[in-house]
Amino acid sequence: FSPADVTVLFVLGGPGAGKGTQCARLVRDYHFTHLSAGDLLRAEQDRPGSQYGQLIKDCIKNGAIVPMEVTVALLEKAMREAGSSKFLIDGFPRKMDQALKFEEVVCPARLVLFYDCPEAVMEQRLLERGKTSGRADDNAESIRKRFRTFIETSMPVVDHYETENRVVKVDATPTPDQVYAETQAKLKKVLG
Ligand code: UP5
Ligand code: MG
Repeated sequence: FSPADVTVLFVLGGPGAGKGTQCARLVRDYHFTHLSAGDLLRAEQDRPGSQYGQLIKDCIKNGAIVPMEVTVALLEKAMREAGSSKFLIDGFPRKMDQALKFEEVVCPARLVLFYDCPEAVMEQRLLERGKTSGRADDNAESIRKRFRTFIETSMPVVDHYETENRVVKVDATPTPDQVYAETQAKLKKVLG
């Protein structure tokens, strides 16, 4: 793909805010290619022969951020293979160095879709999902660590884009359909 032809939206929000849920709807209606950084990392972790398996596993369990070289490389590869020109990059960038690196070596994001959700609501969703998800980080201990990383490391990324007026903020507390309606309305206003 050529960076000049690519439209990238970063989809950010705390753990359990509903990024994946909303991306699925946007893919259905607008034919974006959805790339979840977390999903790509989990796939790499399970890939036989991966030199990063253990590192990724440890980071995810502890809610820590995998070194950006690994994640940016996985995203770049997935973007090239998708042969698409419209991407939702879900759950990335979650640290300032990743944001700068991606926009330097891949392409600048058109905007940031930010799902704003109180911690208590996100916690409830993740604990509920944890009953069946099998995700190594859907437990009380890991969730606490993920929230801490989000506040300390990932919110500054959102704040950075806010100063550049590139953030579209959506209240992620109501039902998925209501959140999606607000998403559509706000994107329409900005993107036309
Ligand atoms: N749900 C969703 N919306 C709802 C609504 N409006 N009302 C009620 N329920 C709602 O939703 C979570 C749950 O809530 C689901 O059960 C859903 O049905 C329900 P989901 O759409 O999955 O939320 P999402 O924001 O995608 O939550 P997720 O758990 O995926 O967020 P994280 O950001 O924590 O996870 P991610 O997979 O992105 O990252 C995991 C880890 O990977 C990170 O902690 C980190 O260790 C690592 N990572 C990196 O190191 N670098 C990266 O760049 C990315 C990830
Ligand atoms: Mg997700």
